[in-house]
Amino acid sequence: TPRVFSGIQPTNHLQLGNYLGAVKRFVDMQNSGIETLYCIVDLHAITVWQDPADLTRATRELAAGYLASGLDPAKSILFNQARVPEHVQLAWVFNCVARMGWLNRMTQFKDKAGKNREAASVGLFTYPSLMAADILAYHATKVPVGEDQKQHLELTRDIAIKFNNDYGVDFFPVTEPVIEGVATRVMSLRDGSKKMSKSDPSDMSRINLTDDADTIAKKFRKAKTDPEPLPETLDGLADRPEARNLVNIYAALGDSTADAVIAEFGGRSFSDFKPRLADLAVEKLSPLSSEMSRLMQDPAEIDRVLEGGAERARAIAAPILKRTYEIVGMVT
Ligand code: AQP
Repeated sequence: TPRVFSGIQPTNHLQLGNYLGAVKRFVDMQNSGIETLYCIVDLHAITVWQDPADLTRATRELAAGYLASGLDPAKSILFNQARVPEHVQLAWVFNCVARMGWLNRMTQFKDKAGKNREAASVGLFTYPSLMAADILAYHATKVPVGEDQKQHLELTRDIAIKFNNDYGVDFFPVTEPVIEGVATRVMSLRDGSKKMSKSDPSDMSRINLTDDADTIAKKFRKAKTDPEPLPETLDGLADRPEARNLVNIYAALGDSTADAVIAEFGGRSFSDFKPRLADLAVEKLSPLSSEMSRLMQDPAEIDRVLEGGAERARAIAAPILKRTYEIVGMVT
């Protein structure tokens, strides 16, 4: 039976791209009845500097975001990565399987390290080995993610295949990314060529799940667009990335399609469309943000959920790590 694993970093606040590209898919997969594990990848977060108090807050806030979005600890295993040491232990083995050349090709490392690679943390470079360990510690085969994670998932497959070849075993499964829907790559509201991101220096570039109704309306009103009205057909969006992004966001929020949005709004101006988009976003997101703030009032309860999830996660990961060590030849 397939097992699903995915994770999000507890940095800053959950943004609309994380929600539409990842969390909403997590909920769908949970409700389809397969075994699902959803992690808060705090160890990944510290590959770039995080203020300790902010990291603690963001971890609980992300847990609250998971719960408010419909993840249910009775159905999914919800936990934070640091509580399950098998991730790091397996990542070490994978660091010895992965090749420098493979990691050197990772575009996320190049983007996040920027020009001064010498100053990037070693953790940022080996991030994909830890991610492979997150997934393979559970022999998970399906990983719901946004488009930007495709390359890391290919690396996860390469690591599994090389491990199996090197040791002559058929132990780690080949994982499949699940990249589905209209919102697999939500773009920045300020620049249609950049993905929406928690860490973009401009808060106006993204919708945070913690934004209030006025802020959401203001961000959509100020979102960058071209002066033309919305096209009458989908083809007309081809070289209009900002317009396409807003249409896709509207479709994803309303569980509809870009086609249907164009059928409704084709020929209308952005001054008509943007307030409608803001209304839909507020309608869909404000119940989430109020539930998140309610849950955040009881951090002890959130911690209990994460602790219970970690115990269940360890019960799966520990025997897989033990078997890995045996395959490698460790005396355990
Ligand atoms: N813009 C996006 N559109 C669709 N999906 C997205 N994801 C991120 N941005 C978009 C998906 O959200 C999941 C969690 O991402 P992450 O926190 O592990 O790291 P990230 O991909 O680097 O996301 P951010 O928001 O850009 O965070 P920072 O700024 O901290 O690096 C993944 O499934 C991702 O695909």
